[in-house]
Amino acid sequence: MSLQCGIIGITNVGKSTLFNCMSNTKVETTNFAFSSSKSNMGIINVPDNRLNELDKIQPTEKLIPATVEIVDIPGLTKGANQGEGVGNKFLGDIRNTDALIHILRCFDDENLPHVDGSVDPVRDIETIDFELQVKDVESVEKKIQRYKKLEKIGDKDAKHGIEVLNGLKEHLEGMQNARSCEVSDGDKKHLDDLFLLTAKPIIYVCNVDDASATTGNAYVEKVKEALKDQNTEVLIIAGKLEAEISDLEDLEDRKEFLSDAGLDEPGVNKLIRSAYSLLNLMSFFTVGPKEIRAWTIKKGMTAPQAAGVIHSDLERGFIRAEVMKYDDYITIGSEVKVKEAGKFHVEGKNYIVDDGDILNIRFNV
Ligand SMILES: Nc1nc2c(ncn2[C@@H]2O[C@H](COP(=O)(O)OP(=O)(O)OP(=O)(O)O)[C@@H](O)[C@H]2O)c(=O)[nH]1
Ligand SMILES: [Mg+2]
Repeated sequence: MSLQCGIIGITNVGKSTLFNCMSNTKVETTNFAFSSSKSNMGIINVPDNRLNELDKIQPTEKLIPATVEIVDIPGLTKGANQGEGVGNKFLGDIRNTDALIHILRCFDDENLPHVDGSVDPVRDIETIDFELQVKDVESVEKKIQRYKKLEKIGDKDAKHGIEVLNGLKEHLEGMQNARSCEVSDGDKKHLDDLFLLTAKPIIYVCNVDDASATTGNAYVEKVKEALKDQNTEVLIIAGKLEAEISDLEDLEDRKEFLSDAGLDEPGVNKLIRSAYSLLNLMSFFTVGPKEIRAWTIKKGMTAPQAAGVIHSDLERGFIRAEVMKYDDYITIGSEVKVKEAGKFHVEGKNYIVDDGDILNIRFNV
C-alpha cells in the first residue's frame, strides 16, 4: 500500500526547498520561475518518538520508521489549464495523489520576484484553486455526457446522477472546491470515479521568513482569515531555515540551531505528521531485539490486513494477533509484566488495530 502526498503551489514559493527537507532524494531549487520541469518522487520517514521510547525498554539493533511517498509537482500558474507556464501536464500528477500540501509564499525577498508581481498568498490560493476547478469542471462535464447517453437507453439511475453532477458543476463554477460541496452519502457513488483535484484533502503551509518561524506574520494572518470557514489545517514553516537545519549533519548543532530559532523540532516534522494523518494513516509496531519497526496502515484496518502489510503470508495464514497497547508497555516496562498485569491481549481476525499497538502475529501457511 503506497499512499502519496503531493506538494503543489505557484512557481518559486519553496516547494522543492521543502521537499528536500523532508525527502530522502534531493532535487534542484533555483531562483528561476518554473525551475522544476518534472514531478519528483521521494520517500519520507515519519518522525515518531515512540520508536526511541520502545528502544529504551527493548534495546534493539535497528529502528525503522514508517514512510510515506511524497511528490514535488512543478509550479502552476494562471492559465495552466490553457498551457501557460509548464502547462497542465502536471495536473495529471496531482490526480494521482491521495492528499495535497499547498505551499504559500508568505515571505518578502526582493531578489526573488513573484510571477504575479507581488507577494499575496490569498490571491495565490485563488489562482491554484481556479486552475484545479477548471479541470474538475471538465471531468464533471464528461461524466454528465456519459450519463446522458445512459439516460437515453433507459438507465434509471442516470437522471438523478445528472442532477447531482449539475449541482457539483455549479458549485465549482462558483469558484468553490469540490471538497466543500455537500453530497449525501448515497449520492457519493456518482463522484467516486472522478478523482476530482479539488476534492482531495489538503493542508496549507505558509512559507515564512526566518524571523516569523514561531510567530507567523501579516501574510499568515490573511491566509488564516481567508480559510477560516474551511475545515483545514494551516501550518507555518520557515523554508529557508528548515533547509539550513536539514543540512546540518551533527545532531547537537541541529538542536542548537533549532533552539536559536525558538523551535522545539523542525517544522517539517510537524508537517509530515499532519500529512500522515490527513492521509488517514496510523502506525502499529513490531518490537524485537533485531529491529523495532513502525508499519503504516489505514485507520480502521483489521489485524489480518495489518499483518498483510508486513507480508502477504501473514495475512493469508493469520491465526491470531497478540497485542500490547503502547502506553501499557511503556508504563509497565516489559512484556512479562504486561502479561502479569493481565494487559496482554489475544485478538482474532475482526480486531481493529489501534494507533500504537504492538503486534505479534501468529500465522501458519
Ligand atoms: N527568502 C526565502 N527564500 C526562499 C524560501 N524558501 C525558498 N526560497 C527560495 O526561493 C527560490 C525558489 O525555491 P524552490 O524551492 O526552487 O521553489 P519551487 O516552488 O520549487 O519553484 P518551481 O519548481 O520553479 O515551481 C529558491 O531560490 C529558494 O532558495 C524562504 O522561506 N525564504
Ligand atoms: Mg521546484
